[in-house]
Amino acid sequence: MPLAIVTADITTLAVDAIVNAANETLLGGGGVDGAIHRAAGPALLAACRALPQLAPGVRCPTGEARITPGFDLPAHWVIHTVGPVWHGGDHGEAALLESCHRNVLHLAREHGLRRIAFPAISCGVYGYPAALAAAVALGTLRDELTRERTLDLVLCCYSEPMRTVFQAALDSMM
Ligand code: AR6
Repeated sequence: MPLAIVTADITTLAVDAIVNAANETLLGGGGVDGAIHRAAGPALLAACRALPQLAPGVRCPTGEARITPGFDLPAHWVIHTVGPVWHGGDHGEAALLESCHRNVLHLAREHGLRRIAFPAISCGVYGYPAALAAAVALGTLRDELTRERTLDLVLCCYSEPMRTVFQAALDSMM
């Protein structure tokens, strides 16, 4: 199946698009968001700023996605999405995390992009338990792959322990 789990710094991947685990402002932050903005250069922030605000400070509501060029990154595009903050699991977190992955791939299809690398969305500052997030993320990506067989997806973990969690979730689906 064209779904690989790797341990890497996502900013180094030369794919069609990398996914950013952003916040609703799309104006940068810590974690993978900060790393992507540093590696892409200041033009990325300018491109994000130019996206329309749906409410004061909100350029991308939780669960949705927006696309910008990748600028200085080896990836051609950045697809920004905003994962849910974990509030215990009964606040719609799984549905929102699923919709992040689906909306990213919807944008990818619209732009004719095949090779997409995802970070572990919501698994850092937003506190989503990694094993639960992995089941949602990989279940959704597998489902999308059954509809769109030309996609080539990478789940990019930043640490070996995180890769182990994601690999176990994938193995349990086989
Ligand atoms: N490459 C791949 N994965 C990374 C990298 C990297 N360079 N750096 C961190 N990670 P987080 P969230 C992993 O906190 O939980 C930001 O401030 C990290 O180890 O980046 O969705 C935004 O602006 C973790 O496993 O994203 C938001 O405010 C995963 O990426 C908020 O954090 C996601 O961790 C979003 O929180």
